[in-house]
Amino acid sequence: MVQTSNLKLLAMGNPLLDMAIRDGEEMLKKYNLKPNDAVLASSEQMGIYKDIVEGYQVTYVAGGAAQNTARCAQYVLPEGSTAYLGCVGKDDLAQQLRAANDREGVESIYQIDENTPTGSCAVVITGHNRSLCTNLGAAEKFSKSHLDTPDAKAAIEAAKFFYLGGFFLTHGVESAVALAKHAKEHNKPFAFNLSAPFIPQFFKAQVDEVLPYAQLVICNETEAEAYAEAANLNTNDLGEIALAIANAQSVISTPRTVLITHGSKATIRGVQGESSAHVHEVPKINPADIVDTNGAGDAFAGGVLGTLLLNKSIEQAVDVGHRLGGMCVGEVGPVLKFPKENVL
Ligand code: 26A
Repeated sequence: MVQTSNLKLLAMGNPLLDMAIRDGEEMLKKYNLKPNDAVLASSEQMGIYKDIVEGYQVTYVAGGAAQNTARCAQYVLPEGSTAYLGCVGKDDLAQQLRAANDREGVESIYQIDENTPTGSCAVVITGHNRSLCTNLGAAEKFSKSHLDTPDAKAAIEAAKFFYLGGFFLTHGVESAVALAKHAKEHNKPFAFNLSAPFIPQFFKAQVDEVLPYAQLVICNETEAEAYAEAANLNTNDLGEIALAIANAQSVISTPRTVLITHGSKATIRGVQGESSAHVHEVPKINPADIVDTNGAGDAFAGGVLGTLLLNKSIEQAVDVGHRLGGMCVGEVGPVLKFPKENVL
């Protein structure tokens, strides 16, 4: 049975094992990938996993955007504060993911699909860019019935805050809406991340199903622009987009906040009902200290959520998000390794 006495955050997403390579220009070309993007692997791109294992030195790290965020939120929270829902296979990859969560203190509440391998993500690094090419595998076998299992149910009831990886909307909108409805009924905040440009671009209907329940939406500038285009906002001004998302339809009583990160440029915050956006400067990072940017956005989200759950202000939460994002780019993959002192 899961421990829920200290549980604060419950995240849901696609558990993936990241397979990272450096200097992957040739792979970008061969598989027609953009240097800084996240996509689902098409059938023509499925060869990339074998190619990188055979031709490169691969670093294996726990990934899955929302799972990374849960680990980073746990980093700033007291023990036992976070849990994660997702579907894995019955294999070695799943063991690695569970072990990473155990190490960081995230409770894994996995559905297990015995017939499908755990999902994996090829992370192709070129310079400071990362291209993510995902084979969802078992992750897309998540079924809504998993939410009714005793562990998931206990965690849903105990959690104070819910976070959905927008990537999950490619297959799991029914479960996402169920979680969002529970949040609304119990007056608990529900947050989600747009995750990648292709989510608002090709899954706008699914985004529109969960957005009315969201008290917090997090995305980066490319995702915000993709949303603006899909919603015919006729602007690429991040402040205007943040306010438009904040003021989109809502079924909850608390005003919605939208955070748009922009790499090393300032983060933009739009709040429902306000007439202009807030600007949060980002601490400078020496480009020479950047190892890879994989997971930086997830670390930002984790820092924000963790800090909000400590009852701090949104300004403090964004500051901690920036610090965790900055730490993450100094490590290989979506990892935080620095001592925890001075983070808050
Ligand atoms: C559905 N897709 C494409 C995905 C992902 C994903 N997580 C969930 N669903 N594609 C890449 N990722 C994860 O994003 C993290 C970096 O933000 C990778 O596993 C990587 O750890």
